[in-house]
Amino acid sequence: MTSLDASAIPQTALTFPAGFRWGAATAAYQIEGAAALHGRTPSIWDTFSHTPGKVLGGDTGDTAADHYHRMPEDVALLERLGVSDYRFSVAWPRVQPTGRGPAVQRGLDFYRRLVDTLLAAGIRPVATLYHWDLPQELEDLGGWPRRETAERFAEYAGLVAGALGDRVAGWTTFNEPWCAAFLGYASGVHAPGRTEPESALRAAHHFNLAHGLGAAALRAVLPRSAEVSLTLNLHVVRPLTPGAADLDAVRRIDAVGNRIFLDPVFHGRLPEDLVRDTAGVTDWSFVRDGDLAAAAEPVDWLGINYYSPMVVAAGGPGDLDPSAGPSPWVGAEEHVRLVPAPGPRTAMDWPVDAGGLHELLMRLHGELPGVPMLITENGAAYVDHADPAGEVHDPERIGYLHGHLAAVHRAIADGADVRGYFVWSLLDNFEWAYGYSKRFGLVHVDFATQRRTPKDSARWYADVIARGGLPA
Ligand code: IFM
Repeated sequence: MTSLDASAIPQTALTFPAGFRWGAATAAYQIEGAAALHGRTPSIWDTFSHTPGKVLGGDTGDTAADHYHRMPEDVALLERLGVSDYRFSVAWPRVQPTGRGPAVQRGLDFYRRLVDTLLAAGIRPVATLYHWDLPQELEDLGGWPRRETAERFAEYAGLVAGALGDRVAGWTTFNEPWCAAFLGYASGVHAPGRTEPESALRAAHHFNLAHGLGAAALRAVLPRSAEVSLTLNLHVVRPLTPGAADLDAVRRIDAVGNRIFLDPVFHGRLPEDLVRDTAGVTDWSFVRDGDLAAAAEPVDWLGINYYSPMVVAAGGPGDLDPSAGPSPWVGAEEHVRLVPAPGPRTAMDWPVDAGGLHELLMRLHGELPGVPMLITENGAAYVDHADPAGEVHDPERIGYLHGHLAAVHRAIADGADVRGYFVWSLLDNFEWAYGYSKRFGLVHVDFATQRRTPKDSARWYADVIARGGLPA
């Protein structure tokens, strides 16, 4: 066991509640490949990754981990892990290439085969409808800043549910709409690469609206027993000092990083301070009567993706992250400075801090009583190599996962209703703007040969699942 985050690693075995869901997660564009096969058309990520200078090394998702062709082998890997659940995403441009009209049956067939293979292996499928791959044709019409995209999403959601609803019990509308809105339309480091602060706020609103419309469309088609959810990457924001100015910096990031989604979806309102903070960018007149009520369609659980916390202080114009180009923190960028957090870091340069996950779960437990939570992503990139014997030893990843699972266990003991945990990720994959340079997988992928090699962390996770908790 690594010394990383050792304080978070308990000395006694920790058993999770019976029925706790143990899973692994992936996303379509990051693993499928087959980008132009069987009617799939380009998504915004195909366009972006093929634009020189946007993705490290010029990498694209054209082939990725070739999961489209190797799906049975990948389900066999899940079976060896012993997971109860598998979270994957459906590629919108594979099943409804233009973002409107009838579905492409060959696209749907791939997901039918995937789901049937999972069910035959005793694994519960959890389908995410949108993990960032908007059909390019919808972006050409205006993308997420355009209201109609939310309506198109609801149609697509109903269509996929109609095709798979008889065999998929767990549904998530969106993965991390914060990234899609603010990295896609404000900082531009993700597709579609636009740097328009007002468009990012419009996009965030339309994600909330699309979530509500999509959730209603799912419920109209799915059996009553089906679960409908949303996954957010909520930010754990800590002040550099307890002073009022630094606390105000925390408030600003919390508004545009968290409450911009939590308030509409769970309370049917916009955060008043966010509206004030962003008054120089927009008057929010794109929010129409009834939109916020529509966004507040109840969910069966909230998915939480957590990797690391952030530390902020009061700062001057341009202080937030001057090295990173246009800021994603619309309305906060002139008042907030990002401070490097202390302690060990992953290969993404993200701080390792399992306490942040406990803090987040306890906050949500307090603020959203009665809403069950699932950790839909948690994991770490490290520099992994196969040794001469072909083995991949990744003690740091094991340390990271152990510490974070212990934090989840502590939150459950403290009363939080956490129903499951999905490791990000099953496979090494296309890590967005970092291309294939960052490896998050439990299973190593040699992208030249597509050979899969379970890392030590895969064996460790299989043992955790088999014993229903963490060893001492
Ligand atoms: O790879 C991503 C995933 O697509 C969304 N959540 C964060 C992961 C690691 O960056």
